[in-house]
Amino acid sequence: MSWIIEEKGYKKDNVELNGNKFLLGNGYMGYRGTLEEFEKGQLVACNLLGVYDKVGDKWREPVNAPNGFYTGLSCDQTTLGTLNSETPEHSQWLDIKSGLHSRRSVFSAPEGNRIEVESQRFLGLFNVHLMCMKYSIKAANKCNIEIKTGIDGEVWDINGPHLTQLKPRAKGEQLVIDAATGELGCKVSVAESMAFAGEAGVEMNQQIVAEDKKILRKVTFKAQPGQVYTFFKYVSVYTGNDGVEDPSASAEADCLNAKTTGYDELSARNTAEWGKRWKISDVKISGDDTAQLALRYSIYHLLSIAPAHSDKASIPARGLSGQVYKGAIFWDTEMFMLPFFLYTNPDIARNLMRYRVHTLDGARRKAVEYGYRGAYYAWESQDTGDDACTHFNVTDVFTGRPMRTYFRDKQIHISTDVVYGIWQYFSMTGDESILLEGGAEVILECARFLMSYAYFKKDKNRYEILDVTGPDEYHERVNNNAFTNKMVKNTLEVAGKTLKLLKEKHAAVCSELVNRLGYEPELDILNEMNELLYIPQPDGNSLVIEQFDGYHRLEDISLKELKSRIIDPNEYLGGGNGIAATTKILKQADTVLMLNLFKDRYSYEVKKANWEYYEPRTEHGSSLSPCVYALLATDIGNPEWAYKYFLKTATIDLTGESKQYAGTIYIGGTHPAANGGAWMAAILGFAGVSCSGSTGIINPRLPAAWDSLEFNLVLGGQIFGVAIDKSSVTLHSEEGNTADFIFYIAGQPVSCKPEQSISVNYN
Ligand code: IFM
Repeated sequence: MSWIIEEKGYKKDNVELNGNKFLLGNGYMGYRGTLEEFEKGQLVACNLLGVYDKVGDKWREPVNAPNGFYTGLSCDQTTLGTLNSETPEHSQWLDIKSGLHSRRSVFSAPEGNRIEVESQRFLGLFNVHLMCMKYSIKAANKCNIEIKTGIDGEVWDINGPHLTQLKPRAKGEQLVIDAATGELGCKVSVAESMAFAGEAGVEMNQQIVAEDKKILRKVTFKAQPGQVYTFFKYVSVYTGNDGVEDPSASAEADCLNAKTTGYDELSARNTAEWGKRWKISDVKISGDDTAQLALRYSIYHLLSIAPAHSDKASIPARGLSGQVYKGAIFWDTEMFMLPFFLYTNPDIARNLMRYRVHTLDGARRKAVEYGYRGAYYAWESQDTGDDACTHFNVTDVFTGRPMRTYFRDKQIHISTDVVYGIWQYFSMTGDESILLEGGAEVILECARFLMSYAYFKKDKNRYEILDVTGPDEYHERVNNNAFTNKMVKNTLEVAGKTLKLLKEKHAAVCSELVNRLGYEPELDILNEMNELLYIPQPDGNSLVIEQFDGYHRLEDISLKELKSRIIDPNEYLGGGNGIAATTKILKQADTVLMLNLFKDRYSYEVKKANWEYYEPRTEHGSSLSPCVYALLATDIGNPEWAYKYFLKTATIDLTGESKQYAGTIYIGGTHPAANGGAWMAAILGFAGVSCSGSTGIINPRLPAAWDSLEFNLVLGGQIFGVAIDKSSVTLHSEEGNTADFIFYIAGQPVSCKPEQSISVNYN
């Protein structure tokens, strides 16, 4: 089965989409799938995780490093490349097994000559600072070739320029660009070394040239017909966030080392690292090649952007594909990506949750800003945890005016999502250190925020959560959003469990924390609010849970009717003036998400009634939505309904079929939440996996198209292989496992002994 994503033929209109589709990443940086001759106009970007900058009053966003792969080519004084030349043959492909990007192009050159170019590149997984490239040229006829390759400091920015004091320089054979961000003066250094493959007897002239913000080496030579000329580029990126004394010196040393090691050896090491990741994370589907490739591709993206090297940054909503959404971390990480890491790489899951601990003070500042106590996490969180989301986050396509949106002020569920994530991590791994090293404090502070946000409605003797925006952002400032209220209750319960656990097992830590936070007076409110919080219930007849107070009084139109009212394809449908706001049409799964998260607390009938009610009313205006419908559909025993949504989720970055604009704001890029959603739909949905700490549950309901599904789970620190076919589940306790583990397969308890396999029929 193929691991290759390929596009044949050069299509100018796909340049932007291909930048996302062929993205390379290593958690430290993402390099867009652009071609070597491209510049900022073609949206080349080497996007850095966790390095942010703000220019004037523009949006703060992540920084793109100078492009160390830039390579221009000419033949007999004519510039060649997809942008300038006839390109009779072209293909670009990504080997997702090894994280290798390749291209092959044939350009028409003067005097009927044909020049063939091949390149391959990768970003280091074993050394996240390193980027390596191999580039070959072959001419059909004798000609003069000129290569200009080096570092391009003219980077693509949406709200830049972010790099100031750009200093291109040559040091020996190395090229370097040092720069610093304008706001914080964070250093960004890129160093490049190059080596030819050593063609015997070829006379090459080299000269260093500075052009605009590029520092390049110009290499000229006479090419002989049919001879292949190959060079290698070793690029290293360091920033002031990396904890090194001198980022520039580190980058120089790093790429010199790489040059000494050589491309083939480095590439082999990298492939081996990818192999280690895939060994645990791969999912094999037999019987359905489309689903197989799409799911693997989704997993590839998650593996490429996972910050394995740091717990100070988390995964932005558009991964490392650029500056869209301000490179900010949303609830997407906890609710849509975290499960993949929890079940396959708990260390990375821990890093993601530690990021929320590091940004607690930012959340406290936001709570104070809005007049509350505790921790109100940023809707769009960057390095400090302060909110990057603005009060005017969308622009009206008709008037060009900024629209007042309430994502920042009213999506209070973000604090509940953070708590949900931390507790998920703790429950699955039993790793108390997450709580002891700040996680408990986050939980208590989030609960405190919610206590200060809630209203006590005296005449109904209940707490209510008023004036919020739920996941369905088309309906802003609503009361008692079922999802939010339920998540608030969960937060209060988790706060109670955390305090109990600390009291029982870490009494001194508990009293220190309660004293330091002045939490004693909150404890009674915590209990009372937990008991008296209003949670919207299923209607006695229809069983439908009203998404928020008054939802049923909205105009009940079909999606088709809503779409017929759209005047501009990019108009924003929600908020004050949006055409969806006065209707029952939802942007994304809201109540259905709640039912999925708390599926054990609702009956089959309630889940089915709500899926059927909300599904035709959901526009899926967010890429987070389809996977939730897939998940609940599998839970209510309808894998065929689920399959359609699974495919929509899993193929989003392959087809590029997603919204590219919200109003006039560009929102293109990769979709890691959907990638995580695809994995969830397959493993938590079709395989029916869940875990309650010491036991694993598997309730398979494969779609008809799938003959079998194979994957691994990391549970309680041990690895288990799972193979599901139409009638049986085979579990294998992997080598190195030392303890029995209990699984429930379609309700039957099975003890899986270390290093043994066991098969169970499930229907
Ligand atoms: O977090 C999401 C939100 O739910 C819908 N709009 C896009 C955000 C980032 O993916």
